[in-house]
Amino acid sequence: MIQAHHQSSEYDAIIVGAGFAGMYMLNSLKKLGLSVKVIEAASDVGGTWFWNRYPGARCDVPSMEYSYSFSEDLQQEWNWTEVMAAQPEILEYANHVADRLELRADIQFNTRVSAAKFLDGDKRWRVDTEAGETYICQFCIMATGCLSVPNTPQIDGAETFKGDVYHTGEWPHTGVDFENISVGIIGTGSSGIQAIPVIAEQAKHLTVFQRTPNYTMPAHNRPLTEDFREDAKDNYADIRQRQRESIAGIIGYGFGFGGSDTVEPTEAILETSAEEREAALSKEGFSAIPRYIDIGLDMSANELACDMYREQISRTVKNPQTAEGLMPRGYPIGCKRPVIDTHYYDTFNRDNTTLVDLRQGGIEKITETGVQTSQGQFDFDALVYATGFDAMTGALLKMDVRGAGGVKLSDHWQAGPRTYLGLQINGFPNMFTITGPGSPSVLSNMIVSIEQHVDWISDCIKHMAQNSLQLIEASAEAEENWIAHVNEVANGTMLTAPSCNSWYLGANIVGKPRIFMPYAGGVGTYREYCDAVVTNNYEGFKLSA
Ligand code: NA7
Repeated sequence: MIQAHHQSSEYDAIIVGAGFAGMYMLNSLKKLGLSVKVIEAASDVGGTWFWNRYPGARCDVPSMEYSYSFSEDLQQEWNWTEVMAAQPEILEYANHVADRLELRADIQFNTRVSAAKFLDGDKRWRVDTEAGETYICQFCIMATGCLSVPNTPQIDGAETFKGDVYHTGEWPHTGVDFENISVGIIGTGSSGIQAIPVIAEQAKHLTVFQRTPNYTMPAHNRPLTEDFREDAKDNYADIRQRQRESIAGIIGYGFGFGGSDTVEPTEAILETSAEEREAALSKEGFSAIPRYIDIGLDMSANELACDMYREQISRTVKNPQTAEGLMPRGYPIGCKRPVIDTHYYDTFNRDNTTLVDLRQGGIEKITETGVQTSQGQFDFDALVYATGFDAMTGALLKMDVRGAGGVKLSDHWQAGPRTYLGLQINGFPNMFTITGPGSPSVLSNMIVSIEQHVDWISDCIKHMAQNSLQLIEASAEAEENWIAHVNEVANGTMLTAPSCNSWYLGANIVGKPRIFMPYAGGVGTYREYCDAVVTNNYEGFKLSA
């Protein structure tokens, strides 16, 4: 065990954030015997699942796999009720973990970190909170989440709107009753696509403002049976191992590809005839599309899949003009974050739901009563922004983070995020970023990636203590090489197609550098890199006494 250092506001480690990353990091470092404090802006644990309480909020990774694997007791005792869990159940799980592992005593809630600065002389970090407290620590661990800074676009006149305004990523904890109210919603990413069917059922009328139609697949969500749960629990050792070795940290145990009952993709769409594609579509609808293995690899294969997709929209949505308005065009399937839905397209067959396809004329301004577009004015009582997040770098850059020599993180990242393995940044010794840019993070099951990073960081800190080492820092060369590799892996894929404007590329935030931020090489391969770095005596890191 490591000798803990803890004098009033001095800790071995400060962790920023008490979502799934911060909670597990806390548990791991406590087990090592370190003095640790977690600082969390929210009033309780859960991160993403604490804030995103909008109607329909749900995880799109099977619940048996979207859960911690580090504790056999935890994974055996918790009973998920659905294939893909809804937000309240995931938040309940986070609370259960916090109770079970007695984490809350070391978490300071309702506190936002404003700055983190490396003190060159002391070789310690100084962490400041908005409330004016200061903490000193050896290790500063950012568990600040990849999608934790909501993006509200600057639209002229926004402040003049007289009704209630909500953002999906900051939903009121008391819930919102939309009954007898007309609602306008801006945005059709995962959050909008999950919320729209549920709000449409509650509200008097729903107007959907869509800038870019998305490709979304049916979730096929359903309750889990006791038999299934027991079977998965019996096989957890194998399931977890396969998750860790997989591309996205998801194996779809028992459900097949994409959570549907279809099997792993094996067929090449380029080798199918029009009749075969028609037969697949008639039998399986949208779910026929993920069966093709080449649509992520070849643009002409992708275009065939897009044609099938649009055809299925025209079969699902009754009004031909609305169907046309919902059809994605001009960018490939697989360039943006995959979305899965429950009755999304059916919602546009309801009398109380109107689509405003902003490709036919964009938003000019927000008025006292609604949204004015070049197609006309649309009035409603309440406005919902489902406009996403300043992803991956937003939370880190919102704080004043300064490394050795007072170098600002915002300067180091001026042309886009630069890290070594998404774990560390050159010039920022002893600071770690859990699921930081340059790691698989948002391209994977976040919990698998979180556990891998937390285990790596804990082992590193243990290694340092055992060898009387005080500092670890990624070298400039290792960072340079890693970023080149991250780009090389993503280039030429659908993810970086010139027609793609995704938040992976920072394209949703005005002025953000267009850089592909996560690592697209898969969690299995990435883990091998990280393990090899350790085996090679922390290759690419400078360790010093
Ligand atoms: P996303 O996926 O970033 O979606 C945001 C949506 O908001 C998207 O449809 C945007 O259109 C739209 N948007 C953003 N700004 C505007 C303006 N100014 N006018 C009109 N429409 C706008 O965020 P989500 O919250 O849905 O999902 C984020 C992730 O959370 C998700 O991928 C999962 O990983 C969980 P655009 O496509 O940019 O044209």
